[in-house]
Amino acid sequence: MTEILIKGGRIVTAVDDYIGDIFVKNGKIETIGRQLDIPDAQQYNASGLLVFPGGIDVHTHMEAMQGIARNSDTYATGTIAAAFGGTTTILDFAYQNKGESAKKTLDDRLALAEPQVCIDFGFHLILTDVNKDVLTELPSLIEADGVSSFKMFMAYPEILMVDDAAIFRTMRKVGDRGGMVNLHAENGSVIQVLIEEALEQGNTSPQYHALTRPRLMEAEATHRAIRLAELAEVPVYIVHLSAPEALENVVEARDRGIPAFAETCPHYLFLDNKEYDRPDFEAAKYVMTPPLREHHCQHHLWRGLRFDDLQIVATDHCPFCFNEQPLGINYSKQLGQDNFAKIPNGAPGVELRLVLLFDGGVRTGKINLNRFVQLVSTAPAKMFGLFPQKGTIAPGSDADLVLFDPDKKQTISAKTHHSRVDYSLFEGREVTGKVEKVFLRGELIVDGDRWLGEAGKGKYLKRSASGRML
Ligand code: DUC
Ligand code: ZN
Ligand code: ZN
Repeated sequence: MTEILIKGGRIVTAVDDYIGDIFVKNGKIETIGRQLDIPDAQQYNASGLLVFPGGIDVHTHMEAMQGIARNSDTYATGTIAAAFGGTTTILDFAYQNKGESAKKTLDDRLALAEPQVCIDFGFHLILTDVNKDVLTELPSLIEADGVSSFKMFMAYPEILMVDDAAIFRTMRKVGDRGGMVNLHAENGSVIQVLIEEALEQGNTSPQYHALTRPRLMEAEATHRAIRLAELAEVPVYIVHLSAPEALENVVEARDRGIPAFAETCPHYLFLDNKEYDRPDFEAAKYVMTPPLREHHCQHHLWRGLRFDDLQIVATDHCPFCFNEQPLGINYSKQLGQDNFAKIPNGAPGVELRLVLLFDGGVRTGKINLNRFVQLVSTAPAKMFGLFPQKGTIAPGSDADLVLFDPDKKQTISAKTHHSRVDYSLFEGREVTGKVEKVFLRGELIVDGDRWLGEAGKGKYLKRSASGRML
């Protein structure tokens, strides 16, 4: 494998910030220093650029199904999009079908993803059917297969939702073996009542998606999830936190020393529920769960990020096209034309996480550069058992590196993004900052607008313990 030397960049990790050279050998960072001279190495000039560890997005849905709906990104298209956005590792989901063994769930997903994936990857296992046999399997999934996080839904009754007993049993099984439970925290039963009431009154438009998923029901489930985890003595991770009332529960638990963690997503930081006022069916583009909240909620989320009440920014990339064509109705929001409850829940974003957070977080002074790196790379690696192989720039770590121009402006558009989806939540937004080059284990996979990576080159990552950080 070629040796490379990245010269004169401003190297930024979660704790460091200095100008230096990085020498990479066999896909790993070998040496970091000043004015390194390695004549045989392929050289890249990084002066004027920031050098970050590759982004780690711990919440994506590629090629998944939601009832009859299908995500529009395949593992190939979705990971190319991720790479263009400076993300070199994703943690995606393996969904258990009811009655299926956990090992089969994992093996099937791996077989689907492995030939296509262009960046490194791992899985959280989604449990929908927690029975004795499945519980017995979990220790070996952690120890032999490197899956140390298990997601369950407290929402979507009859489809994905599991009850408190299932959550508690899973927590007890995985807790002392290095496992963590991730929860979609919303009170699904109450939300179902609100959905039925809205539909009975003839309220079928996308706006009612938001009106039937109140912040209080996110808070209620977050509180319940944390208390169950406290009793089971296991770390717990709340996905896609959007409501200040839910965040209060995380803060309260963390102040008591409970290992409760949470992520939020760029759409909750930069968008609000005014998007649901869009005419016609346009509001369906913003139907994700939890829904976008009132504008003032953003302030609480930024505060949470700043004070480490929220540990990670992940995308919850879950793309569906707006239009029926060319992929077909099952890939499209149009499934819910007559009934908001049938609009596939989810939105694209895997390509935008770094640039949005840099532009709207670092440049505005809401977070500093070190915290930025921590939120998009280092904390995800530590939280999910990938550190120090991933998540930092240090001798011995994988040479997943992003060269980032902090001054270049770009305008976000579905016309130029790489995700296989026909709209962007951020269409027309001008941002400052651009990913210029991306290296995956020392190989240049993105060079400006050129794609140099290859399907199947992404490696499956067996992870160690999750949630062992306070
Ligand atoms: N939850 C997710 O995490 N992603 C898509 C839809 C949902 O409800
Ligand atoms: Zn969810
Ligand atoms: Zn999700």
